[in-house]
Amino acid sequence: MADQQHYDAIVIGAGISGLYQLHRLRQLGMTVRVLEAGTGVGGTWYWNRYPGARFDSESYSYSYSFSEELLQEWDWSEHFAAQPETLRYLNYVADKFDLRRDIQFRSRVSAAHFQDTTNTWDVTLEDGSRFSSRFLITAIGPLSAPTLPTIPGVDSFLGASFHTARWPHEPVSFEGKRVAVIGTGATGVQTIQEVAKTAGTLTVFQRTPNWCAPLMNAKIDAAEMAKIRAGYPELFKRCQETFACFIHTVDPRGTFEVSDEEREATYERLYASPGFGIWQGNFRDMLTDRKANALISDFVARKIRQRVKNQAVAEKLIPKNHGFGTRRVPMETKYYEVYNQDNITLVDILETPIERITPTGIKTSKTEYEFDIIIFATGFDAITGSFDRIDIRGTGGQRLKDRWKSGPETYLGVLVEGFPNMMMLMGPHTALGNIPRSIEYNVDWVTGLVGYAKDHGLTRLEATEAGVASWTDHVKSLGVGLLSNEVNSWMTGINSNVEGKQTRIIARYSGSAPAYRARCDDVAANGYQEMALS
Ligand code: NA7
Repeated sequence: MADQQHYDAIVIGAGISGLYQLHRLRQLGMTVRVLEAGTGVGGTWYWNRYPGARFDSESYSYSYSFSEELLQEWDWSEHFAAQPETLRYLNYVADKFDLRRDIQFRSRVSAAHFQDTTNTWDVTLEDGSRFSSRFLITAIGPLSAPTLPTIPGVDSFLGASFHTARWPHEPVSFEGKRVAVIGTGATGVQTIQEVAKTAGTLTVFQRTPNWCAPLMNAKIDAAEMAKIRAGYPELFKRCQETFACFIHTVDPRGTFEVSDEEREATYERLYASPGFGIWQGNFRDMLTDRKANALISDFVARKIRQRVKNQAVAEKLIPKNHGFGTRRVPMETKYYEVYNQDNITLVDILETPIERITPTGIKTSKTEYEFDIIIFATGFDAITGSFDRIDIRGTGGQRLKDRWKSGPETYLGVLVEGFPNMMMLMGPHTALGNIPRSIEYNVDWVTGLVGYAKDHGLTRLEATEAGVASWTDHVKSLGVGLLSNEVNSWMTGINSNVEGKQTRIIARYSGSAPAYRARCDDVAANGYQEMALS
């Protein structure tokens, strides 16, 4: 069609994966268009501007590693950088590699349909503009489709209200204001501890408490940054060796292989250490052995009781329906101490459910609260949600959403049979972990595949039915025995606010990142023989 622009590849999304994918495809000499819904680059770090948003992974382990020059140029100011700094970093990357000229902002993709006759994708934006491309690469993120609670009256509130992932670009003042936060996941915890510093009153509506652990953030001065920089090769090597690409390595010992004193000392050391160590560097059986999990849960419960003065409030903050680490552990800085402030109220909405949101506030079964601001930290339609929001259709017009009705099925977490020439970055059933590390691998692998097609004059790359069946079975078998798969969370595909997302699924690859890479490397080394290429 005359009004349709054609590219070798279309990448949806200009976050960490989309930016790097653009850079890599350019090196193959391809024409690429990145279509991005926002007005700037950054993805997660563009959208999530809520107060207190910051890394829970060490800043330097989160950097791109592909450019030595970039590593030499960029200084991190904190061990766990706040969102504005990360967004500055990603803008710096976009400028340094001159990426913007191939990115089209304010461009939300509404549909992508495969054309059997030409082996191309037709891509349509919400405003009706149309594109076509040989390859379609989704860089849409596993946590990018925010969901509001399905509480009656949610649209009726007349004060200011925000979902954390749709935070305004202008500053929001809480000074003297009556603020409500709904949701106590990783986002809610970061928001609450920040808002509590200035709000007149803060009321937290908690449904499920989470096991949180101290972040132990600290500034990085010039001397320390120089040391970190000198250690980059070692650091990235280490991230390639660990289970989930974090700098923390699983303790090879079993919980019951050490004495009670040694175990307690290990827990204390991890609790006092920065970052995810207590989650990612704990005893090897913490997430598979119920008794081991009960011990660490009991340890963290004791910490909560010590830190929260009012013991009735402390009990409400201690999770009762899941063990430590079986959901994503929110990292905190004086989160529990917030509940010692006189102007903070914790409302357990399992005890007193929210009946409705009113024009002036929130009404529970017991009390009618008035607020100036309501913050929805209610999370995302995770992993498959961002795919569901685009009308993606493969061969014969089949919809991806229908294909995945009972849960995602993929080949290596990257391809789906019936959807030729579509490659997913950070899609379902791929290794997530420390995201940029996983992204760099994912992008390099996809670039290898696309480069192979280019070199061999191939126009159609497709996973086979057998390949998808065997990868899906493999991913499911890896999930057996993991306590986290017995718990409702975004990691098991649950979102109480989305129809059809009430049954737990295996949404993530839960094997080790090195095993994942070994498998993908093999496929490439064997000339992608497991795939249908033509
Ligand atoms: P999460 O972890 O999915 O947390 C969402 C929170 O919102 C959680 O506490 C939910 O309670 C709560 N929620 C959701 N819907 C409702 C309704 N209808 N009523 C009351 N409370 C509700 O999302 P986050 O944004 O915190 O974090 C997502 C990931 O982003 C995080 O793990 C990091 O990796 C980055 P529930 O637990 O469902 O009872």
